[in-house]
Amino acid sequence: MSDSDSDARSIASMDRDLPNILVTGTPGTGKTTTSEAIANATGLQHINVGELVKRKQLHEGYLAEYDTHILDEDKLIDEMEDMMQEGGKVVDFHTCEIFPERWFDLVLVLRADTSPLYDRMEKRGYNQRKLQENIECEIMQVVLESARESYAQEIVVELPSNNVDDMESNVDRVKQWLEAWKQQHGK
Ligand code: DAT
Repeated sequence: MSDSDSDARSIASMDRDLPNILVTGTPGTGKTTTSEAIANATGLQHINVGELVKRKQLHEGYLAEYDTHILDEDKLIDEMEDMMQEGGKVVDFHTCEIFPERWFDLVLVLRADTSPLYDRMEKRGYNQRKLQENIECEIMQVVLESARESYAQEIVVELPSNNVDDMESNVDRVKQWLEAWKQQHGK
């Protein structure tokens, strides 16, 4: 990362009255449930990017083989830019490298063991192929590596999300982090 990248990020973050948090991880690790809980506990606004993409048609069609929409990244970034500049957002998405680095003050990567992850995806009715791919993705730490490559290491935090206790403790950590951020930024 260059000095100018670092300067740009700190300037962007100083402009915001509230920080933005990215909650990422393999599908089924608990992003949506955790983001909702963070929003309820802090008053920050949850943005479910998967839903936004469907609702605003920010895709280039549907790939039946993979049961997924092909994301139009440019349209998505344009759609989100103003709300991210405003601050106070909890963004929930399974891919993290597509967003501008300057948007986020904290990046949480949720992790789950194979057994709970498998059960959650099976309940969701994922086909065998999607299930296997996501389990492999989690074991290979694909999202964690991608987050570490895309954001400053001091803002990327890996969190276990195997059970309700994990989730509660993750939400508590974010609450504490938010209070510290506000103090540090005089908000
Ligand atoms: P994601 O948004 O990462 O795809 P989700 O929040 O929709 O995942 O969660 C999938 C299911 O798993 C949902 O039924 C809630 C459950 N779940 C998620 N995180 C959990 C946790 N830490 N403990 C227990 N259940 C959890």
